[in-house]
Amino acid sequence: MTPPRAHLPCAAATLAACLSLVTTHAADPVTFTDVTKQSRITFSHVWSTDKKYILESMSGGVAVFDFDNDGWLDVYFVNSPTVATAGEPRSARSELWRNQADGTFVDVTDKAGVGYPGWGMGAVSADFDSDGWDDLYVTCYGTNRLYHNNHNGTFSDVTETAGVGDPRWSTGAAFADYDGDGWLDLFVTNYVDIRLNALPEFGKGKFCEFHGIPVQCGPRGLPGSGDSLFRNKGDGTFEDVSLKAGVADHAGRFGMGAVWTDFNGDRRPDLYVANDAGANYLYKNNGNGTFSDVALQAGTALSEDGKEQGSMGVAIGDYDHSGRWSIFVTNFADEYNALYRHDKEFQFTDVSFASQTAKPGVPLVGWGTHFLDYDNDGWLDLWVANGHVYPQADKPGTDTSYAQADEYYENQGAAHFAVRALSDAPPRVSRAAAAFPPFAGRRPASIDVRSCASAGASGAPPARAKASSGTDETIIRKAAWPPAVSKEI
Ligand SMILES: [Ca+2]
Ligand SMILES: [Ca+2]
Ligand SMILES: [Ca+2]
Ligand SMILES: [Ca+2]
Repeated sequence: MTPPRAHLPCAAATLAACLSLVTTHAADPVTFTDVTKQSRITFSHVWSTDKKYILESMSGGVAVFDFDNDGWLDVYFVNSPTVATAGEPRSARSELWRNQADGTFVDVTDKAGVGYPGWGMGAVSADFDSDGWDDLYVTCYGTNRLYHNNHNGTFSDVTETAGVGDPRWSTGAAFADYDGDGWLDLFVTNYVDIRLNALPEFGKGKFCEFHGIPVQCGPRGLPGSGDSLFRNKGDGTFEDVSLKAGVADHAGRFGMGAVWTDFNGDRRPDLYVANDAGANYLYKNNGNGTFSDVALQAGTALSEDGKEQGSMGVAIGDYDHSGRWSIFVTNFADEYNALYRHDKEFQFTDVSFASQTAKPGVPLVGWGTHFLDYDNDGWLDLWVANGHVYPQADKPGTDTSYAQADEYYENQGAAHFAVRALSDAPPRVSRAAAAFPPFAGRRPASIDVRSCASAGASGAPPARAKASSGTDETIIRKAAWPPAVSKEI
C-alpha cells in the first residue's frame, strides 16, 4: 500500500482546467475540482481562430514526469505556432513546470532549455540512457527533439547524435525495450506528408467540407507518412530499424497514438498503433527483431462492421479482470469509440455496444484516453478527452460543436460502463489527457501521457512511456487517491 499523505501531486493545465479527483471512499460518487488557478500554471497554447489547416489542429501534447528526481511529478506542455507565425521560431513557447510539492508549480523552462523544440506536437519522457534521470522526447512537425536530462535542471539537445530526429510530421511516440537488450527503444508515428509552401486550400475539395460547410482539408485526400522504430544501441545512439522490423508503415497510414503492451505474456512488448482514417495496426513481436501486423485477424483494425475509423487515442487495460489486456480506441465524430475485449491470445471481440461505451462518443471527436480506477472500486474506468477539429462545427446545421465535454465512463463491474458527467468542467476543445498514477506523489514506475495522437493507459503498466499531442487546450487532471484505498501500481 502507498502510505497516506496530506498533499497529493498536483497536476496542471492550460486554458482548460486542472481537474482533481477526490473521493472519500469507494462507494461515493466521483467529483472533480478545477485547481488550475491554485496550481499557478499559466501555460496557454497558441492557436489560430479558424484552423484553416490541419497542421493547426493537432498540437498540444503534455508529458508528466519527475525531471528533477525529487519524487514529485512535473509537467511539460508542448506548444506550436500557427501557419501565419511559422516563420517566427519563438512564437510558441513550450513550457516545463516544476512541482513545488505544495500544490503549486513554477515555470523552469528557460533554465531547462526546452522551450523551443520546433513545431511541437507531443512529448514523452523516458530514461533512454539508463542513468536514473528521465529524458524528454518531443514529436514535431519537422525534426523531433531528444533532450538529455543533465541532472541539474538543464537538458541538452542530443537529437543529432542520437539519430532520432525523424523530419516528418510526427505525432505519437512510445518507448519500450522491444528486443530485450535492456535499452529502451523508440517508436514514432508519423501523420500526414504536408508542406508549408503547398498547403491544401481551405474548403476546396471533397475532403474539405463538413456538413456542407468549408473546413480544413485532411487527412483524407492527403498523402500519409510512414512510421519509425529506432533501436537503442546503448551508446547514446539509435539505429533506424523500421524497415527490417516490419513497422515502417509502407501504406502511409495517418499514425496517431501508439502504445507498447505485452499482449501474450512472452515478455516481448507488442505494439498497437491508432491510425486516423485508416486501419489500425497490432504488431505482434516475433521475438527475432521483427513484427507482424495481426490487427485484422485479431479484430482490432476496424469497426465492428468493417469500417476504417478516425482513430486518435488508445488505452490499454484489464477492465474485466480477465488477466488479459484489452484495447480502447477513441475515434472521430459519427464513429464510435471501440472497446476490443481480449478473449484469447491476439483474439479480440468488439464489445463497444454491449459494454455501453459506444453510443455516448458518437457525436464527439475523441482524443486522449485512459483506463483509470477513479472510484477505487477495483474496476478500471475510462476517461476520454473530446473536442472537434473544426471551429466551423459551431455553425448551424452540424448537430455538433467545436468545444465538447470530456467523458468518463464508470466501470460497473459487469462488463458495462455508465457515462458520467463532469460537474466542474465546461465543454472545451481537448486533445491531451495525462493520468497521474495512484502513487501518492512518488515517482511512478511508468508514466502515461496521452493526447490527440497518442495513447497509453493508466492501470495498465504495459509501456514504459507514451507520448501524446493535442490542441488548443490541454487538460490534465489531478488524480488524488484517498489514502484508505490507495493502491500500488
Ligand atoms: Ca519533480
Ligand atoms: Ca537519462
Ligand atoms: Ca532495446
Ligand atoms: Ca472503478
